Amino acid sequence: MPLPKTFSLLVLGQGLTGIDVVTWALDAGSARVSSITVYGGASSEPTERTRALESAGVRFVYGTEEVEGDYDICVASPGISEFSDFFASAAAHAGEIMGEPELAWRLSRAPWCAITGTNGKTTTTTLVNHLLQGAGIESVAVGNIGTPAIEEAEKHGPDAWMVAELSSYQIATTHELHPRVAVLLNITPDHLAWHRTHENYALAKIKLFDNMTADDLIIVDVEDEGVMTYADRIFTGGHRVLSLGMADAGTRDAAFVRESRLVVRLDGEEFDLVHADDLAIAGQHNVINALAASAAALYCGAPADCVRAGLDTFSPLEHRVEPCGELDGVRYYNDSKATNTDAVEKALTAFPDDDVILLLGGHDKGTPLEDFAAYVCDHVRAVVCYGEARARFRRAIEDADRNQDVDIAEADDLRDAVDVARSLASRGDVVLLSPACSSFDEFSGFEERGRYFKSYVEKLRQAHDDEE
Ligand code: UMA
Repeated sequence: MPLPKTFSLLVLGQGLTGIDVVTWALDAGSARVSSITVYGGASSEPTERTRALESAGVRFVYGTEEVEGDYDICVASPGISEFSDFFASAAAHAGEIMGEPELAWRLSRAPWCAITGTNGKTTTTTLVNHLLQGAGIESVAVGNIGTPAIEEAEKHGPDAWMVAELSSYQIATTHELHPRVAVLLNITPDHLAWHRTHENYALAKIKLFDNMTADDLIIVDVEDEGVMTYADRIFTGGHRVLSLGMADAGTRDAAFVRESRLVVRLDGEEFDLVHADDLAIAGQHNVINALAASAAALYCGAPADCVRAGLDTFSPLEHRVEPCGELDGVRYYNDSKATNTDAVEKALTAFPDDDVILLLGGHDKGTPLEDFAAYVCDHVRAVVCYGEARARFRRAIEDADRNQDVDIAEADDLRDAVDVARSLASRGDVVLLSPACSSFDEFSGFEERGRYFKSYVEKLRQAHDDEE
């Protein structure tokens, strides 16, 4: 359904998404958007920004989730669950309700490459964008990565690519969004509060393929159990699916590793890309991310040589197994983005031959730890449990460490945890902050936590250098 020529707009939420949608609507002008109303949510209050927008004619309603009035189109921010009373109240007062990527899609002339999955989305999105730009193809990375798609939607023509990282929240509230290429990396339990059930969460991810046809390309990790549980919905007659995985699935469209080299096969034609060891992003999960991104970029028209060159020059993103220096012969890595246990397991695959001292803890999300603790015990030499979650993590690791060969220590906060890790580490070891928790007991988010970790390691390094 095309957008009406002129419409009244209701926006839910006044964060990044809400404000960007309002900015777009103001730019579009009153001939397009006849009125703009924003409901900020139950705990919303006026801010400097909203006051400025009010002076520009936008109506803000603060501190309530009960919507009044009638609107043609409602755009809901992704943080607002489609199962919430707020969403229901808005839906009852709007002709159509959608998420911001849906609005951006309807406005955009450029084709979309959409990337989703529980983990690895941001790296893969950034890499696709890097590969396309390296090939001289106009592209922009948008979505959950931090720039709402609406900001870029009307800036690009049909020769450019919108490379969109889409969260399950964002996909759940789409209707017509039709990517030309879509990637699903993995599905593990997450975001239950928003989706209510794991099934809803998984189905929201798979919804990305709803409007895709055999002329488009769907890239899915066929070795991921969480994805393959829904294989019957993915491998339908109307879809062209590329089998992504470490092993060659033998299909006409596949991306895999052969004799340690990354290979993509598109419609039967093979592209031998690079040696897995030449990737600067470490870990098996990053091999998968690189395969997915390469397949997507080749499909979007990037020549194989440019993809090879782009893979060579791509370096780790901040807070994702990011190397942050060496102290006393010990290498330190910041993986603050790992706020769930699955992400920690993936990070550990980056160090198959190293003795790892793992920093675990922060704000406890209460997820089950039994299997995770067993995995950790098999892959690390020591664990330092810190912050609010420390007692529960310590107990879980102790219970799992049947052979008692893991050093288990506790620390009050992150700084203390680094000090303890340093005292446990020997030359050649790796200290990895991959905490499996959110950071809110100590920091405003994973970014602040990661930067604090890096700056503290740097401070220790300088103090050490000064002593010598
Ligand atoms: N609000 C409510 N009720 C709620 C939730 C939010 O009223 O239950 C209101 C808040 O009061 C606030 C606004 O909504 O006014 C905030 O909106 P939001 O939570 O949707 O956040 P934005 O600032 O718009 O940022 C969103 C994404 N945030 C979420 O999905 C929670 C950002 O992803 C994304 O970068 C941005 O849009 C641009 O697309 C962040 C994220 O945490 C990184 N994503 C999750 C993840 O990666 O795990 C999915």
